[in-house]
Amino acid sequence: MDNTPNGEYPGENLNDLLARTILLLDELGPDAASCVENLKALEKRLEADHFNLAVLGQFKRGKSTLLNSLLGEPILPSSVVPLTAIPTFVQWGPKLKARILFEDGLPEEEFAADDPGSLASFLEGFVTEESNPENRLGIRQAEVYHPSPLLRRGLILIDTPGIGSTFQHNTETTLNFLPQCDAALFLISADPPVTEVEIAFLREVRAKIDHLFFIFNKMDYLKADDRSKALQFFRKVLKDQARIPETVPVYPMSALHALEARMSGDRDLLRDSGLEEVQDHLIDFLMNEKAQVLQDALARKAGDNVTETLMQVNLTARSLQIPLESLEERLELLAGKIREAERQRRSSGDLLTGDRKRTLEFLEEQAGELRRKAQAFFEGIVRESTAKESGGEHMDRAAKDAVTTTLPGFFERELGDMSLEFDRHVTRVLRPHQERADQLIEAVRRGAAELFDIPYHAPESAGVLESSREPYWVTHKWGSTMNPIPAGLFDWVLPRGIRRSVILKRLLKQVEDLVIHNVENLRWATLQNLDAAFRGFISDLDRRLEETISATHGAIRAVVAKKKEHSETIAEELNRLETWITELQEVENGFRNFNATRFSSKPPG
Ligand SMILES: Nc1nc2c(ncn2[C@@H]2O[C@H](COP(=O)(O)OP(=O)(O)O)[C@@H](O)[C@H]2O)c(=O)[nH]1
Ligand SMILES: [Mg+2]
Repeated sequence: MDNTPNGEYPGENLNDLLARTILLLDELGPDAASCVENLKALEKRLEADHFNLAVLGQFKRGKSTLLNSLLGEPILPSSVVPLTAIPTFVQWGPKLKARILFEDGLPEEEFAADDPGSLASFLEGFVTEESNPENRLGIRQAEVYHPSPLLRRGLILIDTPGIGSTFQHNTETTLNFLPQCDAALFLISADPPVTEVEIAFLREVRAKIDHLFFIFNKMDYLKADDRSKALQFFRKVLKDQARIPETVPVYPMSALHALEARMSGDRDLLRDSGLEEVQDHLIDFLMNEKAQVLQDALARKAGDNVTETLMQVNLTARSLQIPLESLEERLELLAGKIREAERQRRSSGDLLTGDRKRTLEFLEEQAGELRRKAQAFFEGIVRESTAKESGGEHMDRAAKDAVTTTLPGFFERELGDMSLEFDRHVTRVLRPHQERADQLIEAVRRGAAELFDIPYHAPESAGVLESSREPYWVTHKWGSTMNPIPAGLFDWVLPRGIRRSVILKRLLKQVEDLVIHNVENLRWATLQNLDAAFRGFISDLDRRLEETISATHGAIRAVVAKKKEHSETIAEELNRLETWITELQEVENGFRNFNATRFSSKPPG
């Protein structure tokens, strides 16, 4: 190995460094087994990294055409047929392939295509409004696998249902879907001019996504002189009406020309289309930035793991040098520190139980509030929609229609707000526990280092890495069907006014049932997430504490046993350990000095 003196391998990427460390630790045997496991998990996390980029905009702005231009061929259906009702996830695959996933666990459909044309027609059969009106086929999402080098590094492009459509519900769902995306491209064009619906949507999107960029599409419609005027005007609209700061990039483009250029290989047309700017400055930069942040975090985690193993090896080596009697004394002192840590672990468990209980109470409060809010809202809807009806079937139908169309959107939005609120709440509640847990583990390690007089530095990072989440689409089926009981014979003998109020009362009772049912669904889903968060936290803490105890107390106890049995091999063993220590220090330095920006093709900023 041609390592430089400070242990840095110029050009060694995180993948290689991880693989090398795992090989090294594997040789170390069972003592390093948990460290190897942790490093393998980090390796997987690095591999699975992807970047979700949602493409948003009103229908016919050119979303699908833009995606096709990025892929270099017409894969996604684009036509005058309005509205893709199903989100399509475009990701890397060695061969062209499409998959259709259904709701309700129906088996998926797969199609391996020989050419883009046949894939496009396959997709057309599922994702367009014409072939799948109101999503009668019950499709959850479509996936396209494409060998484009652009997707090679984990970029996932998401073609979303257009907004401002006949399905208001789609707009609401898009808003809930956004926080799980890393960035979004918002398409707009001069033809027709920006609409009120788009601006309203944009205002909401702004609040949900950090990295938002604009594409001013269909530039080919405008004469060269008019382009900068149109852009300036659009910027002003963005600023005045959606408070989008001027630093947010707007890329002028012609998706249609870009696609044509990529298919014909016309370089001039490609340059004029604006595609390259979007690709370079936006996708490359965003992806690199995200990948770098992740790699740096993973390198820190890996470094902490190696530090822990190094400490264990150091402790073992030191213990071998110390006379048995003194060793047993120190071991007893360390056991005292561990007992103290375990006592603290129990009392923090109690505190956590208390916090969990209070969080559940908070959830109940929120659910109660939502129930009242929903009740009032839908009561209003029923009263309003039936105001002009005097009774009978018309009245039932009017109320039923009004509730059915507004209910999914209402709860979709509430679900989004509630999960966001709870994520924040749980993070806030768990943070002090996290800090206490770190201190507790820290105390055991530091105690061992001091007692055995070995070098020690505290890990740099604490806390768990956020796992990589896939955006999910429509996971909830909201109960929104009312089944009004037909007016009974008794109703007809009642005077008109009374009849009306009897029906209204019945409708309101049904609405109440619907509200209770849906709020309960939402409460239940939140409760599950909450429990998973708390349980995950506790098991993580216990695992870390156990690992620390075995790396310290366990390692020294093993030496004591060894000394009692066969003291003749000790010098040999010590020699072997010294070699390990040197090698481990070297990879530890590799992780500590790792800096992802060195490997990126473009500097950030
Ligand atoms: N002139 C012109 N037409 C475009 C451009 N991009 C898309 N279109 C056309 O606009 C229509 C809608 O495009 P499509 O990609 O299906 O829009 P989507 O509904 O947002 O996915 C299609 O007829 C496209 O050919 C463009 O840059 N210039
Ligand atoms: Mg489309």
